[in-house]
Amino acid sequence: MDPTLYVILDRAAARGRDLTDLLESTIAGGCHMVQLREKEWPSGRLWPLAERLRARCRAAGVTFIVNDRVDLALALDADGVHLGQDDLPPRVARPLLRRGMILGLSTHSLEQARAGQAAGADYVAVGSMFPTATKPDFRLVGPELIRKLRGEIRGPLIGIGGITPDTVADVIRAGADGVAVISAVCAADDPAAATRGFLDAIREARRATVERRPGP
Ligand code: TZP
Ligand code: MG
Repeated sequence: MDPTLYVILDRAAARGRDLTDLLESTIAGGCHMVQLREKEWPSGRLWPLAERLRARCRAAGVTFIVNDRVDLALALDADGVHLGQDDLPPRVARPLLRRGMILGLSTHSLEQARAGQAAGADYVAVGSMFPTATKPDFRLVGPELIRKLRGEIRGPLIGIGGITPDTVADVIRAGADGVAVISAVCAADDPAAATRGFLDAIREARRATVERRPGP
C-alpha cells in the first residue's frame, strides 16, 4: 500500500461524471491507492460499478479500498475496508476480513487514533485538516494533530479533509505519510492534472522536510 495520494472516489462529489472515467484519470495521473465511497446507493445498485472499479484497480496495481461496507469489500475481494467512528469497530470487523486485508480507520482526536492503532488498524486517517464542504459535520483538527501523533503511530498516518495542492505541504510537513482527498480530485476540471499536481506538491514537501532535518 502506498498512501502518498489516496483518492476517494465519491459519486456525490464527481459532478455527474462516471467514476470509471474518474478512476482512469487518477490512475493516469499517478495515484496508487483509491477508495470507493458511496453514501446513498444501496449495495445492489452500486455493485456493477464497484466490480468495474475493482477490476480496473487490480489490472493497474492500484490498492482498492471500500468505505463503510465490510460485506461489499469481501464480496469484491477488495484490498481493504475503511471504517469511521460510527461503523463497525475494528475489533469486530477484523475477524470478518480475509488475511492480509487492510483495515483503515477515520479518527478525529488523539484518543481515537491511539485506540485505532491499539485495535489493529493498518492505517489511521486523521481529519479534518481544513474546513471542507464535503463532510458538513467535519471536526477541524488541523495538521497539528498529525504533528502530535507522528511519534506514536507506527503505521501510515493519513491527513484528510479540505486538502488541496496548495495546502498539502502543511500536512506532509506535519508528518503525514500521505493525504486522502475527495473534492480536489473528484470535482476538478481535469482530475488527472489535479492528481499530478498533488503528487508534485507532496514530493516537493517531502524533499523540503528531509532537508530541514538536522544532520547527524
Ligand atoms: N473525513 C474527514 S474530512 C472528510 C472525510 C471523509 C471529507 C474529505 O473530503 P474533501 O473534499 O477532500 O475535503
Ligand atoms: Mg464510515
